[in-house]
Amino acid sequence: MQINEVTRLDRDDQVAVVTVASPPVNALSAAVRTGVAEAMAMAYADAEVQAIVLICEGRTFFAGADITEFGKPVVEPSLRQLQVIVEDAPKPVVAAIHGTALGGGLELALVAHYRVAVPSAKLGLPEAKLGLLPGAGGTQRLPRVVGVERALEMMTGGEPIPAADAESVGLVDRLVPEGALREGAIAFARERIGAPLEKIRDRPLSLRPGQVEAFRQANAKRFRNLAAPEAIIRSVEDGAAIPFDEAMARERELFNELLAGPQSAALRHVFFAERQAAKVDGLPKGTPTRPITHVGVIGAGTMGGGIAMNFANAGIPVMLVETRADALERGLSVIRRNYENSARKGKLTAAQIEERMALLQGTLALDEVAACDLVIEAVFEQMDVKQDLFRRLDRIAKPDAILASNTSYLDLDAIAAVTSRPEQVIGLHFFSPANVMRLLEIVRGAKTDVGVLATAVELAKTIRKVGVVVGNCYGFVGNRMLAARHAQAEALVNEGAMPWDVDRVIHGFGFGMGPFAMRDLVGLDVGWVREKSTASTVREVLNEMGRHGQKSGGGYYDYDDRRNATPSPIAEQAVIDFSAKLGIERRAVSDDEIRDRCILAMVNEGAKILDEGIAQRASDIDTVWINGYGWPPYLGGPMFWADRQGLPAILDRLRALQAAHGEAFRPSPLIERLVAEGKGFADA
Ligand code: 3H9
Repeated sequence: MQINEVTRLDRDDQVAVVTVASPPVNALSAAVRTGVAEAMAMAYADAEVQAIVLICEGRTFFAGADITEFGKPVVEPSLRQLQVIVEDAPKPVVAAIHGTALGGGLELALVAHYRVAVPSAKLGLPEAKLGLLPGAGGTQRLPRVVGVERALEMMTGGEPIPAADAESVGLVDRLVPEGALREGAIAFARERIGAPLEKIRDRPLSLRPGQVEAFRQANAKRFRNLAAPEAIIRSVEDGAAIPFDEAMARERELFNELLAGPQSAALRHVFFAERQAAKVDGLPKGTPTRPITHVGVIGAGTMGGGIAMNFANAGIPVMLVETRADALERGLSVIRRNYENSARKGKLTAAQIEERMALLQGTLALDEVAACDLVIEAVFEQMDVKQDLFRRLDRIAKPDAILASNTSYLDLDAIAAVTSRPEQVIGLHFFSPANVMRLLEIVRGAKTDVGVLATAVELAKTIRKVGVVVGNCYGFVGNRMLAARHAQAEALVNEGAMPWDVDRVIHGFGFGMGPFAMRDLVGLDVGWVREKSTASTVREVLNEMGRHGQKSGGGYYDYDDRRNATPSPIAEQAVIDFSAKLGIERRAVSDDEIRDRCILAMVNEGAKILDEGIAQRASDIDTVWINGYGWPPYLGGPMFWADRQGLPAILDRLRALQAAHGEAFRPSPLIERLVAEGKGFADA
């Protein structure tokens, strides 16, 4: 029987089955809550029904509260009201889980008397990723099932756990075979007819002395500046200290505080921004894509190796091409070592390592990419080198193969122009380490075909990247804005700040690392050519001294054996000497000046990028910076952050900076327009 547009109630003998079908992810919208409440009431009233199964159709069990309803008046029954209805059921209720039981979805399953799942299912409370805490009893019930330690880990980290793990910790009562969830759940429910109706809320919750404090301290770095983890911890402490209903009321208060706060607004923006990025102008849904079953990667260095791993991880065979046997061997052994490191952390089995390595074939012959559907080059970042390679690839690759460049700055159209198939050329800009970083800038050239673009967007999903389509210009979105920040960081150091002052302010802003510490990590000599060095920057001076960063024991900082950094007196002297060489009298530079010059230079460049159509929307720029450059997600990305500051205030500050520090800060015309129209970047 159809209960409402998203809910059905059926009977299988003594077992009632409540089925929800609310695509795409069965979020617990008002319609879903109403439908389930009505179906439950009918099943309770039906004397023939002795047990109830709650199951979803489509790709997943309930993926959580409906995030689009947040901030709007609650339509009853609320999720909590629905939970009371289920928890007080007069007959056993079995939640039947496939896909992902997340957030409110898992919290609803936790008021059922039992949970069964298929092995591919995952269960988790990811609210912290949205800057929230589980607000429908998750902080109270999960620790009562899986224990405090595991629950804190799951809730503060937000990562779902596989069904088999969930079974081993008692979160799932039975695993049933893939594809037989409904039958398995009905059979399980039948076995439980007449069994006592136990509720998770009645189980004990206690803490060992110092247990929570130890967790806090062990994770202090990970939780830095974040509001949600502390709220989660406090809520669990409440659970052990005060009666269940009071702890639930406190949880609700904490949830509402977080929901109204700036971090959750930013993190929800990030969630939707990532999904928006896949919607590309001029690329209608359903645009045919090309099958990519074999990939060629040219260059087995750090970048090429990392790129190749992405495809092997997705089960796609890769032909890895190098020019020298020793380089190829080194590349392949670095890949193996990376996999072995993952295995040590328990993320891979020995068999999986071998499976993946077997997908990676190394060769010294470029001709071997002839059968590949996609060839990605990751060779030296120099136009003539890239053009020469593309000429050869154009001759070798099969006619319909896509040719991609991993260039991070160069003009993609100039690379495409040397081929006979510029419409099949695209930029796939990976970020180092390419097997780890989630961002993929997909550079659309002037002639790139829509089918090729659609294939790249699809491919990003296949290799689990966040793909952002960008236009062709120097540095695209990310590096162009990074260059604007670097220019200011360097100018600040020349004028009077020390590199560690800049790093301290940028770290304090929320980045994991400041620009100079980052350079030390990457290597000051990346892109530096000794023969052409003219000591025209502090970086070049340091390079000429042999200070190439962490790997050489020193750069801007000195490093001990464990790579702990301390400001380097040598670098300090180099900075002072360099200012003198430029004829600059050093002055005191305030933290506010450092922050504003570095961050507003990025925002202003971002505005130009948006105005030029290099990025399609402001949130795409945010997605680039969060996934590729360590912008703190709880600040939503540079454009979101600027909107929150208020564009009029940003414009005023830019004008002041322009007066003091020159044309780099001339406000983008887009900012002027938006301020005049009373709008923000989100409306651009
Ligand atoms: C919560 O539960 C609070 C409670 O503790 C307390 C409440 C009182 N709501 O990701 P996809 C949309 S907080 C609304 O591309 P996938 C998404 O925007 C919630 N919409 O699919 C997209 O729309 P579009 C805790 C949602 O297969 C479409 O569905 N739960 C929601 O790659 C497809 O999404 C979470 O944080 C939602 N909850 O991944 C889980 N979820 O097509 C959030 C998705 O228009 N969701 N949409 O762009 C996910 O992690 C993934 O969506 C999921 C599927 C893994 C489920």
